[in-house]
Amino acid sequence: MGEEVTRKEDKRFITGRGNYVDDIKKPRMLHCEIVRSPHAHARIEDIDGSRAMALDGVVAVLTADDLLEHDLATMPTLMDDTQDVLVNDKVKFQSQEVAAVIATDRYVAKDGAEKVEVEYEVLDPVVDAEEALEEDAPLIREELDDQEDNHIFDWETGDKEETQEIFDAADVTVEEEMEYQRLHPAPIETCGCVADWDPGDDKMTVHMTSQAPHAHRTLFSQVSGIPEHKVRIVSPDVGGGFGNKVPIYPGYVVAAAASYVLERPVKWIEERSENIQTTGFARDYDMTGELAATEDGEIQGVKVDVLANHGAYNAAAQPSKFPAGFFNIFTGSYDIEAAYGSLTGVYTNTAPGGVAYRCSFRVTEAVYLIERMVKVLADELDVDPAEIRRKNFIPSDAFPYESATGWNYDSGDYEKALDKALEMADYDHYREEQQRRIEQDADKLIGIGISSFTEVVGAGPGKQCDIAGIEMFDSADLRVNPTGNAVLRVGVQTQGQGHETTFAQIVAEELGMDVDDIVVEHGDTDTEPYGLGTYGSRSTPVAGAATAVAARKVRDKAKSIAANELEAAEEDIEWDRESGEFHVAGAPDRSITITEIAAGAYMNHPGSEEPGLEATNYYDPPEMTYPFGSYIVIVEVDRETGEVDFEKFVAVDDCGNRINPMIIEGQIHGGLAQGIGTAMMEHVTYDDNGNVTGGDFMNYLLPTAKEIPNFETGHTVTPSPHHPIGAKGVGESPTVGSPPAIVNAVVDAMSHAGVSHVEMPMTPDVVWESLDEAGLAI
Ligand code: PCD
Repeated sequence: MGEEVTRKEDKRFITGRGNYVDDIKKPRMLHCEIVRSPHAHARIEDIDGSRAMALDGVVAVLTADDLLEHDLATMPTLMDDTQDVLVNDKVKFQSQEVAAVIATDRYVAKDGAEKVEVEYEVLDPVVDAEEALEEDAPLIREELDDQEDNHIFDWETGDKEETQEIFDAADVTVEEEMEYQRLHPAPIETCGCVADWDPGDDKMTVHMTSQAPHAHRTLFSQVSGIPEHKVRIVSPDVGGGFGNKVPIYPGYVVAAAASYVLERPVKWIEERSENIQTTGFARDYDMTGELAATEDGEIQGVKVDVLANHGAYNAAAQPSKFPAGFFNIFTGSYDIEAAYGSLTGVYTNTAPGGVAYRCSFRVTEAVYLIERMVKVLADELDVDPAEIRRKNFIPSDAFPYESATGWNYDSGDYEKALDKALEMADYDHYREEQQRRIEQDADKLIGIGISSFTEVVGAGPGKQCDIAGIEMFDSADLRVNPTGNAVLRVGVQTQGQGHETTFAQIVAEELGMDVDDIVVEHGDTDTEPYGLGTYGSRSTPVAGAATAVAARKVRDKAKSIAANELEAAEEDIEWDRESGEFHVAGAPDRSITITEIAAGAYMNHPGSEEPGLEATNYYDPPEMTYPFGSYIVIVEVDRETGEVDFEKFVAVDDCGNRINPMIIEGQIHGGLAQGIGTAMMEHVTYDDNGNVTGGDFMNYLLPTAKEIPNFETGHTVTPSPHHPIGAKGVGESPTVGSPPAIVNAVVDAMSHAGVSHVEMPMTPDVVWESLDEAGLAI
């Protein structure tokens, strides 16, 4: 624990020996290419595949009719909606899957897809959530019996009346409307699979880009009717997930169906624009936030109202038992008496989604809202945004803390993290510099933004969190071999996070082994214990806990073997964490290592015990973990061009006990870069006809090394009291915490002139418009 162990997996990655889905080649393998609709809303009149079939190498053209024969024309989404695998009647978003061409070669498949002729009756689309709710909006889901409009659901949380009373009596209230624009996770590797039906064993093997192989096996079995033990999902090396690889997509199902029908392996690999235009998007929340406070800045109540664009199908990645991760954290790091939130979901003619892009279930949106609102309040009251935070933090001695919406924060010390960040950022100096620039009417303004966020990660507990009904526990299975090394199998699936290193570190710590003597396996449902996968920064909080518990079970058994080997009573055997050895109480020289014990377990086991040395644990966490941090961003805003430059970027994180500080540092850097992309550049845009105008890397801008400043990172350590090794998750903190800090900074540069909000992405033209409206532009 705490060692900067070099990533064990990197040897294979940096020597070109990674094994990704597209590296898999099987004998007789065919390739699948999907024909997609150019229209966002259209009825299919006719599909003619004959010109495609005439191409040399095209083996099949599949449409919904072919899938209907096998009962595979639709699939359930994670929110229990029903999505067309291939469009049966009506297209509901641009680039939706209409037909599939299967060919002996990928290029032939692509040529074939271009030759499939589809006749459409084009319908009026609606892409805007608010317009979709208007009475004369086109009805998108007319196939659903009770659906008379585009409204999907209303959710609420908190005490509406109590909150309203507090607002009515408050000295000050503030309100701000803000949009969290539609984003798309952009893993380097797009989605894809190789499906291989074996008619000899009646078994379907799918190598696929999956963040949750076991859950996907269960869903595959349910959709296809193939019994679960005859479905094998293998997630090989995954080139980034970011929530994009949590749902099941039509492409996987089409490839599997094609393999079943043709009895040959079928590969499907997405292109970049297909990935951005059709797979799970993130955010797309229109939010209104309100705070009620006393004159001296004590926050008493918070209200939020959200309009959520869920696209053409309700396919958000979210536990079904509680409505939205948004609700469990919109009170933020603050001790607020009353809170009320409401959220309305809407269908539109846009791609389905609402995935947890580096965010456990809409936490990013909630954190953005509360951290922005605190800045709005600070400006209204003309108090320092650091001071108003300090005044309202949940005090460190109030944990475990139950929030106004009923969630239990495990531990925190918010003031400590903020103080550290203020010092690192040289806060007072920049406040003076900011003032100086204003007084001198300088061309470049200084803005200082703070975000003191609380995250909530590590779903379960199973009683609250599930994926398609399956409780979100996780698992570890540890087997120590006779020669003293070990294999750890886990139910989570790394996508680059470094689990092969950090999970080995947990075992090494708990058993006194060498990290190199532990191999971590994941991603194969035939061999790994059932787990719910990696997203929501849950691997460390849940599977990491399972690993520690499994290792401790092995340690317990090791004691009886040690007793046998050392000819002592089992009660007298002690384990020493420092040396990693077992010894007889009071006689430290009578000691034995885990390697010697392993030999004993197989070659000289005590009659009272089973031979072997292994243990399994399925861990259902008692609560989630609540990592937190304080980020301070200092920007320079150019009054002439609206350009924003980062002067300083300070990130102080607390994820409890730290397994591998180097890996954590990498996680923070990556997440901050994504936060900058969010705040400054990224946006999946649509025109009124439903065309995706931000659906490729020419138009969906990702930050590159040029846009990323130098990050100054720091940390505090507040262990989780309920986690076996005191660790919390960390993977998502930087993406969740940084966008409000960045927006707060840009707003702060202009707040002396009355600017209270700037919408993301804050491209130069957007910022310049605010400058202009405030009379600051030159
Ligand atoms: N750690 C340590 N310590 C502590 C914590 C943690 O060391 N305390 C580490 C671990 O172990 C790992 C990492 O760090 O290795 C992380 O972790 P976590 O937090 O637990 O998390 P996970 O579960 O593992 O993961 C997940 C995340 C997410 S969620 C996301 S998005 C992203 C992140 O992760 N993704 C990614 N990061 C990353 N990275 C990479 N490279 N890639 C990727 O893809 Mo979602 O929900 O899915 O949206």
